[in-house]
Amino acid sequence: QGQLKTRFFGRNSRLVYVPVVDSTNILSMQLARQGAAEGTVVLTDSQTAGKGRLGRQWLDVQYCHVLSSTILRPTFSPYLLVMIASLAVVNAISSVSEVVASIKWPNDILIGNRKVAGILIETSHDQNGRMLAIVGIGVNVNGLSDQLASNKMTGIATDLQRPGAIATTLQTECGYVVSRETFIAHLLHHLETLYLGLQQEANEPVAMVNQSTSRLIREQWRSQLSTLGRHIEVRQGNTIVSGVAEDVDETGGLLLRNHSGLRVSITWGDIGYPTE
Ligand code: BT5
Repeated sequence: QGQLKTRFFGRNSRLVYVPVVDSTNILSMQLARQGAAEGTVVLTDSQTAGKGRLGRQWLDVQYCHVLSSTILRPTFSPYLLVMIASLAVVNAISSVSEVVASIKWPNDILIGNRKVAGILIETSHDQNGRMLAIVGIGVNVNGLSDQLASNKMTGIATDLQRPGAIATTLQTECGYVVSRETFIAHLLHHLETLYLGLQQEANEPVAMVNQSTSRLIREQWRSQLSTLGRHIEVRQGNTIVSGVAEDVDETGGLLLRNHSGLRVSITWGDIGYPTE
């Protein structure tokens, strides 16, 4: 609490800490359905069923990570959520270290070609039909990457070794231990600033809307993407689409130029870089 730089996020009763939980996203969704305030943040030291996308697991070594979920009720388009969450992580890493992180489409935060953080956004609606969003962020802050790969990650060690899925930690990359409290304070500050900007824009009278906030966020997000300009393979279930990642569209979808010269729009999947 002492280090928080936010106005709302994680303040007073908006901070829920549980030493161990199945998944902070699951607990947050329950709390949100019970009416928890916007900006409520659930934090834990370890998850027993941490969730990745598409039914995958998110693994941790106790006390080493920032494992957080923030309850939001956005009135703007949900595609912007993964953008602000990604930017908040990249900015928080810059705030606590000299390390430069980048975004691998759609939801990975990388240092070099190693994954340091992942984002899982889950949306739903409350009884009044308003959008409810849980922004789950897992950051490998401390510990060393080989610890991460050998500890309880053993079960998916092969998964972590597939190209593009190599894990790292902030400590491994910057060479010193980073306070998780300090990291959370920066993360929530960046997330809140970006979120409140978008909420304000969404609530402006129609005549005044010039969408400069969302445009700026899209541009910032695009400029941090390490995926563009590269030859990629997108795995979508059992299908693989390959080509050059040329650009992103308005809503963050990836625009791929395939081998026949056609432009394909990609809205989901996992990216691999076949030439590396
Ligand atoms: C993600 O999924 O990257 C989203 C991860 C979100 C985790 C947070 S923690 C707080 C909140 N509560 C939750 O329950 N979840 C959120 P995806 O893109 O599907 O990546 C999952 C894949 O990343 C796995 O299949 C592994 O290959 C790899 N992986 C698992 N744990 C990792 C770790 N700690 N660091 C790096 N890679 C990991």
